[in-house]
Amino acid sequence: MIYKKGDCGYFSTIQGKRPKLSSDGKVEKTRFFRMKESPFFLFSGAYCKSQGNNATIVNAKRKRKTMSVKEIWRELNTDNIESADVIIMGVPFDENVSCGKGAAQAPAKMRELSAYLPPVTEDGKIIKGLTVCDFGDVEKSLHENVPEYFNRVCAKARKVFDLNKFPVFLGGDHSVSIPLRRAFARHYSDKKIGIIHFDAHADICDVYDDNKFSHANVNRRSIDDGFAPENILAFGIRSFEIQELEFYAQHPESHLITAPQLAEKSAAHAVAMICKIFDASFDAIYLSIDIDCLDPSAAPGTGTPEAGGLTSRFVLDVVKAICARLPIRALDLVEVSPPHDVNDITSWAALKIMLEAIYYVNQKKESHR
Ligand SMILES: [Mn+2]
Repeated sequence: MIYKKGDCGYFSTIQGKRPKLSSDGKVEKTRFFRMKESPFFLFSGAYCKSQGNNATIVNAKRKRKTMSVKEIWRELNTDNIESADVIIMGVPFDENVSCGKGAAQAPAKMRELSAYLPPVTEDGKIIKGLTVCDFGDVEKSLHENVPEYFNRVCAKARKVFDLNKFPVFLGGDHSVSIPLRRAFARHYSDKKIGIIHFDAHADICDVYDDNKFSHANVNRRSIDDGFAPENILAFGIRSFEIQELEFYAQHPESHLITAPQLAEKSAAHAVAMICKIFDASFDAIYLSIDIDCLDPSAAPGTGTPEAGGLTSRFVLDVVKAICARLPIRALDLVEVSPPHDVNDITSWAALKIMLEAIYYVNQKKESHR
């Protein structure tokens, strides 16, 4: 088939093989079919990174997805896993939400937008010498149940941790944090570990909707998986189930900083509160950012929006400071739901938080070299 200029077409490939179609639709080695006028192409069976007219399949198992012909992660992107500073892994799963689905679409949306994200911090610092390698997604197969899938996510995450890079996990609903943090706890089993959990919700229910692995059980399952309650901080919280209040009453050692407590506080004050909990005795901290920590006005694209949230300015300032000061060893960004979003505000917010976080984590690494 010959594609005309501006056409949007589908074409399938054999898994793992490079597409071999030239811009006029003829088969040609190492050239890649590009739409001349549309910034997107639809591709059946493969998720691709493109560079010029060449393309590399990132994840051949992906079903029909849209993406930009621009490079994902732009100047930060590398295929060289050895030299990469950051590993990105998508966990496109949203079966464990209580109401609004859609978070499974977030990794694809964030990759798509990343092609427009310059490698410059919000303070105008050019991000040099920092590279990102995209591992693609761990997708749930139709034949797997949730525990089986989570075991696979955990196994894959352990491989990522073994690379000793900074992992960024893109959810998915917050339940994907359960296997990711389990992998973290196992990787750092001989170290003092903690969790900083940005969220509107405490996520510390034991059972929710007859489910022990829902997105409301994340912190409770992390305790089962080896994190001590006194080493978990829930930050920005403004919504509780009654059982969660009971948990906090029984576990006064567990840390909770609510959104109302932060309302009149500066970011510097919040950072001081966090650093008092996570002192120099900690070896490795898992940073988990549920985008609904932000006020719905700043992050409308999420399944369970909660009024009275944090501003994006405040969250960025706190994240930057803790990434610069604390031993943050992994980051997840969850609950971005593109179908609920307005003008991709929420995906953009998550990308901005991610970019600042990886910059400040890497700066710290550089200064230790
Ligand atoms: Mn959450």
